[in-house]
Amino acid sequence: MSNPKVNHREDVAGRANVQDTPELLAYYDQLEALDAGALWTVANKIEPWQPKSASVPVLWRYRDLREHVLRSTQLVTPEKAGRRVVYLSNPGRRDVSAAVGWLYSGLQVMNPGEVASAHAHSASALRFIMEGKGAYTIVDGHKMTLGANDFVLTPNGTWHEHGVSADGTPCLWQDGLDIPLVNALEANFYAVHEDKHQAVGFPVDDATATWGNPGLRPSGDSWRHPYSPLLKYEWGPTYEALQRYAKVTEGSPFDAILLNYVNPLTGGPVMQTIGASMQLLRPGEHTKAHRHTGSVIYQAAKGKGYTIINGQRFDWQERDIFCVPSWAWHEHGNASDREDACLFAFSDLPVMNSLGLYREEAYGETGGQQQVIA
Ligand code: 1HN
Repeated sequence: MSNPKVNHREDVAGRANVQDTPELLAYYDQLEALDAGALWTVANKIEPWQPKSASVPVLWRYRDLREHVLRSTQLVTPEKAGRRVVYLSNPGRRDVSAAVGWLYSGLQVMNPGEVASAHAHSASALRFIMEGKGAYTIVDGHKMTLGANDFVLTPNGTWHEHGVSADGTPCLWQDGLDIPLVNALEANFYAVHEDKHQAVGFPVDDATATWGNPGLRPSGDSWRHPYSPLLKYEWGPTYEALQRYAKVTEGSPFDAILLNYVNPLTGGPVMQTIGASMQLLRPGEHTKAHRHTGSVIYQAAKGKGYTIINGQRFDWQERDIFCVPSWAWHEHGNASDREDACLFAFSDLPVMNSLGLYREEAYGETGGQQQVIA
């Protein structure tokens, strides 16, 4: 916490620059006793020239975390823990349990035959499957089977529960939620399902069969929710789409070949507060640096590479997770000259866009690459 008594002065026309005097200090004390304050003592701090993220760039290596996540299965049951998760804690955001900015993320594990009870909350969530067979998620009665690199939505207000079938293997996945944001907005509700579990009310994987047909939409559909009806996005068609698109485009200098996961009804983000994408870096590709508002959490879904964030290089391999804070310079590289590399990402960009807060800037005149700080 910064000291409230510090006077944040700047010697720039138009900015607050009032020197403390004994008289003013006494005046500030009098205001404070009335739960008030002089704006010029804090104006420069609360109106930074540009976003100042409290988050720091972090790389969470899967090879370091995986055994600890698996060990949690010997320490707590899903019944006792609610959700058995090791969460990712950004050193700059420990007070709000965020992985970066206003986003939460964690690694959840379930063994074959385990189920986690059904609940609902105002936070929106997604999960990205890292390993294992037999995982499923049920969202408002729609059961979805899940494999590695599939991603599934559990939007704001939906009843959701997870499990792994008895003939499956231990499953690990990454959760992503907007909990810190919803808590900051003081709008979070939570409810446990009265039966602890919900009935499956539709044929298994019906959302994919109904809404997952490219360019085709069911006649007379009646989806009335503000989130995507296609609750699951499978890896197979996603990777195929990236490869197909890569054949006909140069891609973006900053993002290479990037496809956003969208709500097929609107073409917009999958949920109101969280967006997601999958990006392909061609063999040897190294993008130019840019920065934008909005926080992003990446998981390496395929291959090996590196990301330079504000001059700091992070080398990642498959299943590693890293974050890029808002307004931080970043560029991505594929470390292989033969294999492609894919990055799954989720972000609060829908919030930035819908509130008119999105801004983007190229590094250098047209987008250069950063000097790496040793
Ligand atoms: C939650 O509902 C899940 O549904 C995972 O698996 C992590 C962290 C905080 C609050 C709710 C889940 C969560 C969560």
